[in-house]
Amino acid sequence: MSHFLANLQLTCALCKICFYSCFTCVLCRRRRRRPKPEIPVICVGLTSSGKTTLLNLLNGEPTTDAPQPTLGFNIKAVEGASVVFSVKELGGGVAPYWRRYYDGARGIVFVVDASADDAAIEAARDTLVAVIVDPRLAGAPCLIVGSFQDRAGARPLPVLHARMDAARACGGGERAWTMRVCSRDDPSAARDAFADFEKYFTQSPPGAAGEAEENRV
Ligand SMILES: Nc1nc2c(ncn2[C@@H]2O[C@H](COP(=O)(O)OP(=O)(O)OP(=O)(O)O)[C@@H](O)[C@H]2O)c(=O)[nH]1
Ligand SMILES: [Mg+2]
Repeated sequence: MSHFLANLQLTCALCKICFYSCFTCVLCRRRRRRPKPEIPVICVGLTSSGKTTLLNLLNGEPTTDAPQPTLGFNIKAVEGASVVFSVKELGGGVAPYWRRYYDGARGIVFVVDASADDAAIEAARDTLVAVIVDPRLAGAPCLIVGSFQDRAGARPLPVLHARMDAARACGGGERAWTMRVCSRDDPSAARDAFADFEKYFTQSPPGAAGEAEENRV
């Protein structure tokens, strides 16, 4: 009888050890989940094109109050499905100094006010061209966001695409790029734009040149 009890106790002890090991193993695996890789990108565009507002929108912050113009730069993290973009917004007011901040950038987010007049859209296009020709940004995928879609007269995607001459502005097939439109009251459009952009950093080969297939107009 005492032999039987001793065996029973031993069996119980072994079961407890097994259960505890499995439990801690599951916990450890959860804790060991790898952090998402960080992708540094710059966010540029003319003054008041909506850069800060876009980043606030992506972070669930209020977008109805007018933000202060960005004097210098402003860094925000934008979490994607499998990467975290570390977005450095460079204020339009310091455009002559933007190039000081290009080092290490792996992507470009260019914001353009889609409701602006033709001359301003052309100025935005020229600004984009001047940015992407910098050798430090060679091959960096580009996301163009046409903001202010809530304004009457804002150009929809195909019109903005044509007016910006986006394919040529982005290097005529030498660079992976995509264009999206959104407004400050449309967080899902902003998230979709970044999800589209993220593909260039997660698919292989990374940054296949050209515009995202689904955005061709
Ligand atoms: N109606 C409307 N207003 C917007 C939108 N996006 C931005 N704004 C407004 O436009 C103004 C300028 O927006 P910002 O986000 O500060 O522009 P920015 O590009 O960061 O400007 P800088 O930092 O000076 O280069 C603010 O008053 C915003 O509230 C939009 O989609 N719709
Ligand atoms: Mg700003």
